[in-house]
Amino acid sequence: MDLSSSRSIFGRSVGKLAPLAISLLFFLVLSALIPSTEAYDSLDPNGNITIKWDIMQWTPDGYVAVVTMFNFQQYRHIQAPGWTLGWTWAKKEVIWSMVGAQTTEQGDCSRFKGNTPHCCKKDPTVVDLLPGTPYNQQIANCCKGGVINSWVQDPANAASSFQVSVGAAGTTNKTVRVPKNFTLRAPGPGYTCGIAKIVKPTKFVTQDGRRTTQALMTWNVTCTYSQFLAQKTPTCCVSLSSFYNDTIVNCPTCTCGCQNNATQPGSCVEGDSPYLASAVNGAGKNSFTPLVQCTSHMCPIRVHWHVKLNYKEYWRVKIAITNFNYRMNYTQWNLVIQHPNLDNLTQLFSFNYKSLTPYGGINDTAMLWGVKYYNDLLMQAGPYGNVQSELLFKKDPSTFTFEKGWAFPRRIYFNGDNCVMPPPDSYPWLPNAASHLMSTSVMTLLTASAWLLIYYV
Ligand SMILES: *[C@@H]1O[C@H](CO)[C@@H](O)[C@H](O)[C@H]1NC(C)=O
Ligand SMILES: *[C@@H]1O[C@H](CO)[C@@H](O)[C@H](O)[C@H]1NC(C)=O
Ligand SMILES: *[C@@H]1O[C@H](CO)[C@@H](O)[C@H](O)[C@H]1NC(C)=O
Ligand SMILES: *[C@@H]1O[C@H](CO)[C@@H](O)[C@H](O)[C@H]1NC(C)=O
Ligand SMILES: *[C@@H]1O[C@H](CO)[C@@H](O)[C@H](O)[C@H]1NC(C)=O
Ligand SMILES: *[C@@H]1O[C@H](CO)[C@@H](O)[C@H](O)[C@H]1NC(C)=O
Ligand SMILES: *[C@@H]1O[C@H](CO)[C@@H](O)[C@H](O)[C@H]1NC(C)=O
Ligand SMILES: *[C@@H]1O[C@H](CO)[C@@H](O)[C@H](O)[C@H]1NC(C)=O
Ligand SMILES: CC(=O)N[C@H]1CO[C@H](CO)[C@@H](O)[C@@H]1O
Repeated sequence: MDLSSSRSIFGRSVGKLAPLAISLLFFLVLSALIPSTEAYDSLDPNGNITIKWDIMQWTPDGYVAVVTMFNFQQYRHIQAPGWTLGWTWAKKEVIWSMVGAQTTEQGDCSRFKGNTPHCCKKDPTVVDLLPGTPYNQQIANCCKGGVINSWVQDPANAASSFQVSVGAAGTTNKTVRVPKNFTLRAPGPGYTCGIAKIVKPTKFVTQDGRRTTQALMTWNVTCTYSQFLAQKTPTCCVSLSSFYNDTIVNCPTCTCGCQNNATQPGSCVEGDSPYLASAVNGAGKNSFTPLVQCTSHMCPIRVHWHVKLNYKEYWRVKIAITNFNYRMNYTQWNLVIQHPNLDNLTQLFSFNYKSLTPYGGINDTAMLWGVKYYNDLLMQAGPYGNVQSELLFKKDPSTFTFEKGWAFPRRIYFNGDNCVMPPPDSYPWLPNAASHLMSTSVMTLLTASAWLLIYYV
């Protein structure tokens, strides 16, 4: 691009829209700061994973405990390949056996004669068992390959448990020592765990509901997620279009990486390449590293927001999520959207919906996810690699406008990860006054052509 033309665009936008530019700049600076400065998620300030150890039984040289991880995060779930939990023993404890999980390494058990423990490491690393584990090796809430759903989406599957028999440990609540230095990877980095605290013993209600039993001793550990710690490159971007302007604002170029055949051949594959199948099944097949379709943004996930129709009292948005990753079926995907009109969402088609109120009262944030067995699976890249929905909003006359990009979302998360928005000064503009005179049929035509373009771009 030559300098003079870029200057003239800049000059025009500042001249016409100085207040807008300033507010958008403020917004841009703010949103650029958010991911790096906050240690917690402002849309889910109390979100955490709590790990609870319930000692169920003392043994001659230790205890048997049931360890349960509760995912108290509204929308961040743990997907395949699942969680990895680690800790450091306070003394010389060993793990005699486990049910519903296993350690990744046995370690050096040479000091034991006869019975050998399951794990003798000072800092064991535990993973879940896979689905299909024989029943006699299972306990409730185990064996899901480390997958844990989010609290809002599927509370019945928001926990994961295993049982551990610990030896060479204390055998009373006075002599037992709580493990230290808990670490949780889910599956990558991002979680920080606090210290284990002894809490009131958990009470369990028997199946008939007529009696409670209680743990002999309980401790809790709380782990919180920080996008900053996860240090991920973006994995998701947002593109925009509207009925009132035929510009389609694509995801920013190189949002998640750049096509670079020279330094990184095979960083992406063309959708129509004859080598697609061999690339998908080639090296890295089981690594969970994305293999993306070649696009200008190179993101595994794109969310498209199209302002589709304008009625007298309502307006309508179409959302499409496209998967460009050939190596990932996103099970139980979710989307978090922030837009001021979400407090008057009238109807939502073919997705589930829950309003999130991170700041108590202002429900401008909502979580969207797929309908079970219908579109809760976002398939790998290809003809089925997308899901879509439409949202119908009621206009609040005091705030509603199509001007200044108001109709576009303020923030979007896919599976808890921030989706990169295009720069606000590139948003499709409302043409001056012309739109009011535009007939419905022209609008529909524009809408249709915008969608055609989306699919063939
Ligand atoms: C963890 O989340 C639960 C459920 O939202 C909440 O009750 C608890 O206070 C949280 N714990 C911490 C340490 O934030
Ligand atoms: C330990 O057990 C005794 C009774 O056996 C109980 O009184 C005490 O509160 C327990 N202490 C802790 C920390 O659980
Ligand atoms: C805690 O765990 C981390 C990672 O496993 C390790 O780097 C660190 O040294 C451990 N700290 C202590 C005090 O054991
Ligand atoms: C410990 O964790 C359990 C499970 O999340 C929770 O019910 C209990 O309230 C927690 N206890 C404390 C003191 O945080
Ligand atoms: C990268 O390589 C692929 C396949 O080898 C090719 O289709 C694509 O056009 C190349 N991209 C660039 C930017 O050279
Ligand atoms: C995604 O699911 C489809 C259908 O269940 C399956 O054929 C495909 O292999 C899966 N892809 C991946 C990457 O797991
Ligand atoms: C937003 O909150 C208000 C009051 O708290 C409630 O009446 C309204 O139904 C909520 N809107 C949505 C879309 O959940
Ligand atoms: C559509 O929006 C773009 C900004 O993205 C603007 O440059 C263009 O002038 C707008 N089109 C019309 C017809 O106003
Ligand atoms: C037009 C309309 O119904 N506006 C409502 C949108 O929601 C807010 C908060 O719930 C109400 O105050 C408005 O009256």
